[in-house]
Amino acid sequence: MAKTIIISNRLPVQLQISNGTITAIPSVGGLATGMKSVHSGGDSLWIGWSGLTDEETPDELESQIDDALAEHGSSKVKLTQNEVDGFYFGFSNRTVWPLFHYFMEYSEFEWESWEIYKSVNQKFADAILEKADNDDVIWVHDYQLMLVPQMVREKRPNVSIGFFLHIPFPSFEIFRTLPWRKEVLAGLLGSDLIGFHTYDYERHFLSSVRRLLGPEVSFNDIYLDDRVIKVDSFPMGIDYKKFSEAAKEHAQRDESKKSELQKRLDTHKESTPDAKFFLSIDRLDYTKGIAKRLNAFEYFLNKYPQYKEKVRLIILAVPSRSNVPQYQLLKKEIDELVGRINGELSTVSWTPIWYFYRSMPFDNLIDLYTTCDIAWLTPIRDGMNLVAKEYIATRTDKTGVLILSEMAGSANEMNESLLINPNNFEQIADTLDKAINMPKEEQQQRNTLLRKRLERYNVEKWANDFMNSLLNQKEKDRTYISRRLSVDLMNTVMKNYKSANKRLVFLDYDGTLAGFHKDPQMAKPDEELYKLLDEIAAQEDTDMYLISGRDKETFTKWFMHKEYNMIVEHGVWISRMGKTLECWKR
Ligand code: ADQ
Repeated sequence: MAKTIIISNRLPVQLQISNGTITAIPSVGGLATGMKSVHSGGDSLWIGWSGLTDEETPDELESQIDDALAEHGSSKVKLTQNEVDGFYFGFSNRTVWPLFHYFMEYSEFEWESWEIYKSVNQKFADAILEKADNDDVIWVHDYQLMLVPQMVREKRPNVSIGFFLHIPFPSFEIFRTLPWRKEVLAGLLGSDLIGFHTYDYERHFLSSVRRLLGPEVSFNDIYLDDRVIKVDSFPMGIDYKKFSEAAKEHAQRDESKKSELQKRLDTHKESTPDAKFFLSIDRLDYTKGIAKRLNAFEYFLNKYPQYKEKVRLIILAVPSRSNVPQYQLLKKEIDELVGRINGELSTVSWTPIWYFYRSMPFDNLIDLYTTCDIAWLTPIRDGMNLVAKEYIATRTDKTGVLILSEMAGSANEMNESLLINPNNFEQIADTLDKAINMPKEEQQQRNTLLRKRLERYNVEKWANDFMNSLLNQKEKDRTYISRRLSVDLMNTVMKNYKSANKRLVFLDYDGTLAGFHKDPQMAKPDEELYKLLDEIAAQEDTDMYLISGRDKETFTKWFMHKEYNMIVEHGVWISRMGKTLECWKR
């Protein structure tokens, strides 16, 4: 039975080693949830890195780890610390991540990390090849594994491969600066289906493929050798029900069940009932525009001083990639900015910014989403941004205002939010003012539409749409697409032809044996063609037929004397060895 194999850098489980025992805890992230409908039952396998390097894994625990992962339908790719450094912290996060988010000045082009990226991609491909059968369906995730599709395709030409990029695909002018741009495109083109969050990313990708590799591209189909690759957009959704139900449950909690954080938030709300809470939640990443947001907040308070002591910005930043120098610098910059702004503006009863640098449990995220009046997300560039969607899903009474950067992929689907350019402080300050004063009815009108859309296009629908499209693509490729004669295919045809005991050869005339001509009578056979046909017809155990829609008179004049077999007038007249077949004489 055909399997589904999912591949991502990290597995959807976290391993914990304590006192020599291994526990695998399923992750609760968006991807893991979205893939539930795809990754369930015994016919699917998830391949990825476990999060523990070889150096961190005692040999005697290897088989225990394998067993623990197998219980979650997962299988590990082993990586050394050096590989994680070069492949993940190196090429993925110091080259691809900044470049694809238009931070060209942060992109490092280092030969060594590229080499490690290639070899680790090969490790992932080998792990797939070890488990994959020809009729399996393989779904590769994200920018860490862009070479995997072609590496698998080379060894398993008939397998179905889909690839989804979770980050933006940049414009050609940016992408072309990558020294290994052709290799990356060739890697991706091993897929049957390549998915992006938005139409813009899809368009950028097609343009790079056209300009750098030059294959035929028609709408969103790429014709490469003997394959057709489909490129399409699949905007990722969230587990709407999970967020919406959690928010409902929180709303019904009595005092004793509330979290400490919720109690603190309630106390502040009660002491200043008119005060508005702004919320931003992101991984601490330069693409998320956290420093810009802090500066814009200061700008806003100077432009609208009446809101001093009336608003509070809660910033939750999740530690991320702290081994990469850019992230260390960013952390320092943000710490300093928060310190400076709070230092300058705080009063005895008011701290303008509450800054949390940590990961929070789901329960606390819901507390923040449901308590804060305004979510303010200002990525400078973001593939999608799920936080925007999560905020709206938790607003079960439909109040709340979402201010969202137009540079986030989600802005395409969230037009009812207040869209801003994260670089335009004037616009941001005015939008914050508008959000503070937005009547409840308007908030509800906007959020009703947003919520309906998020409920319908949830993460499960996203995963199913992608899988269905991948399966259809394979079917289409098998059924309708004429194969281009690649060298490999030609060699196979020649080999089989030579070794066949008996051969039946049909040769089309116009456009095959002779070129198309304005006057069809001019497309006469010449001596070279007669010679070729004589040679084929004379081969032992070979039946050769000329086929054509042309009239029988022309073909009789041209070929009857040669006694070739012919099927003419679209099959209405057939002749064999110079004689009209009896059954066709009537
Ligand atoms: P990310 O850059 O990680 O993902 P995002 O889409 O916003 O960005 O997802 C973050 C997730 O982490 C959310 O589900 C959120 O709830 C959770 N989270 C954030 N802060 C947290 C905290 N302090 N504690 C716990 N959880 C927290 C990449 C791309 C995005 C794209 C996604 C999915 O960069 O553009 O939307 O993949 O494709």
